[in-house]
Amino acid sequence: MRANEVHLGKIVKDGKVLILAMDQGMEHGPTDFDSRNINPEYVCEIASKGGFTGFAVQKGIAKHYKENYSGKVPLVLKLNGKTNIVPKDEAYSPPVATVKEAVALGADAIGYTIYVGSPMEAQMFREFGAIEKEAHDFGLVCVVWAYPRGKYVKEEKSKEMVAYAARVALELGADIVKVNYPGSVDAMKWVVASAGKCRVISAGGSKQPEAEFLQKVRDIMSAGAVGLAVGRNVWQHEEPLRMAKEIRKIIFGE
Ligand code: FBP
Repeated sequence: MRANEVHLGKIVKDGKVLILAMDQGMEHGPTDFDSRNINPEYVCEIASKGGFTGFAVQKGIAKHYKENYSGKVPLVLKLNGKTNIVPKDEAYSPPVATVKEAVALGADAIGYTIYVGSPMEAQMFREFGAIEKEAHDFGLVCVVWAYPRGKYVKEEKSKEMVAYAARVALELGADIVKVNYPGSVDAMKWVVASAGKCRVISAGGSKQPEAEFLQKVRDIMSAGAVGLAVGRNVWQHEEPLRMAKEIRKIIFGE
């Protein structure tokens, strides 16, 4: 067990992390959903029964559907967000909820997206700086979605850019950094090394064939990452709870 394991509490189990993300309604729009998963109750049930160590949602979902997940899976409240209607050039995700709201909703962690390299980077750093301090004062875990993005970023998923974003998350005080998979085990090892004591988890990405996705999860874990924050590859799956189980076998060795 690492020194700050206790502090990380329920979000980490046996040193590993498996978060179900459902903030795509805002980030991508209802286009990500079908007639089943458009209903947040359906995804809340997957979050509650799938053995996840966290459920990452915006405050509207957290409030309206509290009875559907509360007490069954730890809450990771996203405190900023944006749509993908706005152009990526000026990538910026404004705060949309506060740490106090996260505490009132019973969150164990806050989630915050930072677009490293964006022209809006300075503002995002400032806003996260205040949020990180307050969240830690309340004993909440800080999970940073660290994405290189904006007009100065040529390759969002290159080894060097993903590693840079992970390092920024460490230096800004994140406990856990969520990155996009940079495409190979070697590249991911460099990302993990760059993040130091900040634990690295990978985003799932758009839906892939099951075997291909599970191989990616194996690669992510073999590079030294501690888990995933996954959305579409679980709740878009025909059998989401079985898919969650397959992922758990790899991450927790169940
Ligand atoms: P997925 O596993 O579905 O890719 O979700 C991970 C996630 O980080 C979500 O939390 C977020 O809504 C989305 O991806 C952001 O993706 P993008 O790279 O399009 O901004």
